[in-house]
Amino acid sequence: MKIGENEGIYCNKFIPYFLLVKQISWGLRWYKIKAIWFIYIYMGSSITRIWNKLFKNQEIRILMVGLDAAGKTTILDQFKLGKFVQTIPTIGFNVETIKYRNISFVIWDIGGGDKIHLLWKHYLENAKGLIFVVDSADHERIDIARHRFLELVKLDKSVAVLVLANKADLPNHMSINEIVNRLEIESIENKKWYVQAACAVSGDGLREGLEWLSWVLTKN
Ligand SMILES: Nc1nc2c(ncn2[C@@H]2O[C@H](COP(=O)(O)OP(=O)(O)OP(=O)(O)O)[C@@H](O)[C@H]2O)c(=O)[nH]1
Ligand SMILES: [Mg+2]
Repeated sequence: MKIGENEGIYCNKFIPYFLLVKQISWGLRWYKIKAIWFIYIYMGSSITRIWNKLFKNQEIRILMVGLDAAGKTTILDQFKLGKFVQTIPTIGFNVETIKYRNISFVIWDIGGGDKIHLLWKHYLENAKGLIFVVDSADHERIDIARHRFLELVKLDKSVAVLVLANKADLPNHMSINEIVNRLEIESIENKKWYVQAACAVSGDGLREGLEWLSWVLTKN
């Protein structure tokens, strides 16, 4: 065997191992860089998402309907001004932007009069949530309310329905269970729903209703 061959064998073995170790260490470094980039980008996007959730102002369109005199406009005034205002029946609609936490609720209050309710469905487009106001002391018209409610919910593509059982200050008001049964709310499919007792004169229950809407509409 020639000396050169031995050296060669030695060298041939040594160089690849050395290079291999070098390559592995470069590879690891490369992966480290990739990992750091990945963490940086992933964390960056998570932080942006959290930041947006906490601080970015979102605009959400809400449709508010219900029979005439259920208290919709009184509720809208409470949301906007924080006080009771005497109303007149709504011919057409009222619209107000209510800021709640980091959400701007654009609330469309549509009159509930006999002919106006036929227009409700035309306001459904782009609405992310529905507020249905029911006069919980109006035993006589609760069946009409159910009929209109279920008819609209069928057409409605929004994610959430908040039922405000208004006029809870009146002595003969129905309980929440009764409202759920009489409006057949449990028959609603593919939507989140919530029934909140409220009094638009004092403002009781309204904040809780908005709280639920903001929770359910922003949690995804
Ligand atoms: N006692 C009592 N009265 C209320 C309450 N909310 C509204 N009202 C009264 O009910 C009446 C009708 O209220 P509105 O807010 O005008 O009803 P609406 O649903 O906007 O009616 P339309 O515009 O005709 O569709 C007014 O006299 C209100 O003061 C409530 O919680 N308790
Ligand atoms: Mg009104």
